[in-house]
Amino acid sequence: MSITCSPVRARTLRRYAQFRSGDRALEDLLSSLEPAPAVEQLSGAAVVLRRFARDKLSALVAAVNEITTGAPFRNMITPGGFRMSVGMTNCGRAGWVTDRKGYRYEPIDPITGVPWPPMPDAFRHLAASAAEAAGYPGFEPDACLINLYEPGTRLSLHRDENELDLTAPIVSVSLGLPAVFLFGGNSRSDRPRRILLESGDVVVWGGPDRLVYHGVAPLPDGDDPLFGNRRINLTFRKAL
Ligand code: MD3
Ligand code: FE
Repeated sequence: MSITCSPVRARTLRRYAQFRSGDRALEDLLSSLEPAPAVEQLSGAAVVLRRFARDKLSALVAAVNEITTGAPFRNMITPGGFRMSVGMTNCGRAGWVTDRKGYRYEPIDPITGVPWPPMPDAFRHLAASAAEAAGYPGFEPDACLINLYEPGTRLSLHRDENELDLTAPIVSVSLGLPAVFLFGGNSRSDRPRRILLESGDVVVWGGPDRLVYHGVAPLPDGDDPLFGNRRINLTFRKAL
């Protein structure tokens, strides 16, 4: 088992471990330390907040289950006629869809014929607090795309460019099985970096990185205590 720990915290803990035990003041100090979420800057305008959502995982499973009862996961068709291996649904005022006619946001779920389920307050608050922690205060998402990955599911390199307001950031919350995230550049041919995203990790990107190419490598099999052999990703956008 590995423990998430920033280098500074690891150094501090190693230094303290050399003290003799039984030092009351030292023990109080150690037990008061918070397991601060590590912040990893991917580039100037993209940040990974490791385990930012770790305390909210069970509430998030329950919310996803409720949403998918009203708006089930489906494998959408790309404009080129391919069926996506990622299962998708949405909540919020608009939902991202694709079919033979193209990629776009729709206020009505084309499968059920009724509006997408509302965005739960817990989703909205998580997205806004992550954006703020990453340096984007005042983020008000109106759309949340919910992606379902099962072993073998992948998402090929693409850019998120169907949103009207490209000055707003995007916030992504990873749940369940770990996945390798492909973080490319502004050109499709830039070789992507491979970044492991685990349950509770949150990624925020905007500004000059808002339109970088990105994707997800095929999901390996596994067993997550809350999500089983699945990975779910929430992406919060300002679409309208
Ligand atoms: C983009 N989803 O739904 S989000 C998508 O894990 C999508 O389901 C992926 O791409 C998923 O459109 C990835 C995470 C992410 C993280 C960092 C990025 C996307 C990024 C940095 C720059 C651009
Ligand atoms: Fe994307």
